[in-house]
Amino acid sequence: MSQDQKPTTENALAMGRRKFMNTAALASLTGLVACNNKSGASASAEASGSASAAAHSAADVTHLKPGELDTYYGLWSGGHSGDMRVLGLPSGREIHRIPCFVPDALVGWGITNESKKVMGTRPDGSLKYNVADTHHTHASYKDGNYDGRYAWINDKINARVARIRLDYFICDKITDLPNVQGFHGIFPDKADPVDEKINYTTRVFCGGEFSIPLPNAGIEDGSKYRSLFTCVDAESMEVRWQVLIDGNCDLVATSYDGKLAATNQYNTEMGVHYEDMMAAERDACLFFNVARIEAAVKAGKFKTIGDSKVPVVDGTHAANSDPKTALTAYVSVPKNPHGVNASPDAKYFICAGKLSPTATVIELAKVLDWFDGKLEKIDDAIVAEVELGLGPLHTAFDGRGNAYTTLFLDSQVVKWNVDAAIKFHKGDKNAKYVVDRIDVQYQPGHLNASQSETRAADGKYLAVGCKFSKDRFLPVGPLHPENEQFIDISGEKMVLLADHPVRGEPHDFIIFKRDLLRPKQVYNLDDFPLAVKDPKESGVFRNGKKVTVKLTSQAPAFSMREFKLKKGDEVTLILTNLDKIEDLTHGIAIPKYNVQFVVNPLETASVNFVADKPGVFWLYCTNFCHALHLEMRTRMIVEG
Ligand code: RUQ
Ligand code: CUA
Ligand code: CA
Repeated sequence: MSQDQKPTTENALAMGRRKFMNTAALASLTGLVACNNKSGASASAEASGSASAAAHSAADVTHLKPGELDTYYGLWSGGHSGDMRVLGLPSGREIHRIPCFVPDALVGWGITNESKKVMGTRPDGSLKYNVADTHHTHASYKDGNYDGRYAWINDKINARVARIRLDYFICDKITDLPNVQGFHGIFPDKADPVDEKINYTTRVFCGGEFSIPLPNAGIEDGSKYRSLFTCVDAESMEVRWQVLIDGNCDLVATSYDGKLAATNQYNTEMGVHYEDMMAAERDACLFFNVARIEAAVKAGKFKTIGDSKVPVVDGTHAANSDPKTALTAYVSVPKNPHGVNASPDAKYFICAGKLSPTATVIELAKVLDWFDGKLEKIDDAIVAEVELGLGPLHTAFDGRGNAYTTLFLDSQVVKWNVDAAIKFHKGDKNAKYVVDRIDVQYQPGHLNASQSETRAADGKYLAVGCKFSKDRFLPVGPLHPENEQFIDISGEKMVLLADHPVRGEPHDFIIFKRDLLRPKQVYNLDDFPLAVKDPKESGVFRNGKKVTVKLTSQAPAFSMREFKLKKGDEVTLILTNLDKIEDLTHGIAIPKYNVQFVVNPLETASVNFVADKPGVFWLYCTNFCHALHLEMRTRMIVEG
């Protein structure tokens, strides 16, 4: 579509009126979103005439022939459904959902004892939480590229981080962050700042967005609230340390050498109402010196907060004015910035302005110089601050020196050249840094390019998470899907390829080459302590009221045709699927007992229930497995 679209070059844009937005401008922000409906729709209608040529070739790329496989994986945050979604790209087909924080009826997540143990339970055995709000997802690195071990995803509501094993595509651990509310950004490190041999992820950094009293007591005076930046161990998933900061955290980025992590801050004012949070013209990008923080923890220079035993070091302004000993550095960025992203050449972090029409480029070598006492003012690490358009949020990269930033209010993606922006900032007013713009439908939040935040950024595809879909899909009542748009970025101009509806609310995602993963299709029997390894081990094992039922499945039968219980028995039912063929999953449901879960090849799962209802109950296989799937049943006879 962009071929005939007049490229609005930076220099042609009358940016004067687009100076920093003030409170009045923000007040009309919701209005802007609503009114944009019309103008956005008509703009796309105009463009659609010229889109046919591009759309034709587009269909070739995104429409895979039957049986053809996608060339990229996409890991998509599932939003309020608390899961991670797996997409194949460029087709945009959703292949899988990995339940993490919220129960999932398909697989029995939140039903089986094994999943409940990961999710966390209350003393009465019920789930600790069954709501979540996932935003950000990132995967583990080695040598600056994804290594296929893990991905992580956050729950903003309850301040939890989940780890996904990328061999089995399952969530295996969930960690609560102590003394954090509104856990937003997340990013794994890419190397160790001290040990050069560790060129892979060992830490996951988590940004606490909302400030609260520490420890949390009912204090109204917001000036007493603070936020924490948290480091979680990638292997043990234990919380290693936290940093007490001024202002708040939002998104998180990490450097390729492992030395720096950073978070953008929109509330340096530490306001409790939105107008307070946008009082200042500039906020910050806050850098963390990882090696120094860990040295301080080792030296015992920390405190703890409330019941938590996690070491908390002091990263506030007051404690970090001397660069030679500072743990943190606050780089000034305009205004309520959103998003901080690391360029694939490992040189820069880029913060988008959100309430300022700018992006700020920070050179990491200069930040390190400041920590070494070689740069006088930390703000001299800023090498560009250029205007892009209204409401810049997130930035992706193509590995050819270009950045792609979403403009929420303009409903656009702007492609800009980082080196040209730096030249422009230095005073070369002929440096044309804006390369292209494309309208998107509508109001984009996150975007990401294939392999974007790795050293192997390949500049082929860009996905854009549009927060509003309005007229792009068949109407389905008041709740619209979001529109994930897929854009070809291999050429000079961006070309819109496809719209994909997604259930709210994905926020963030990553896209990477399929050969970086080696998924397994069959479990290892020995990985399950409760495994019933032979059908002959099946049976009902009674110890007073406590009863263990051991069962195996092999298509088209369970290992016991019937079994008897007494009313009031406290039952643990263990099911091992002894079928070891790829794709041969069984399920088991118990009518009236609120039980259903699946067991994949050589998987074992268990449930607890009290046999409080006498009668005959047909336990049946819920997952189509065989021509005799309907006949695959067993009788549970509960004697009154
Ligand atoms: S940040 S609103 Cu992903 Cu744009 Cu959460
Ligand atoms: Cu086993 Cu269906
Ligand atoms: Ca602010």
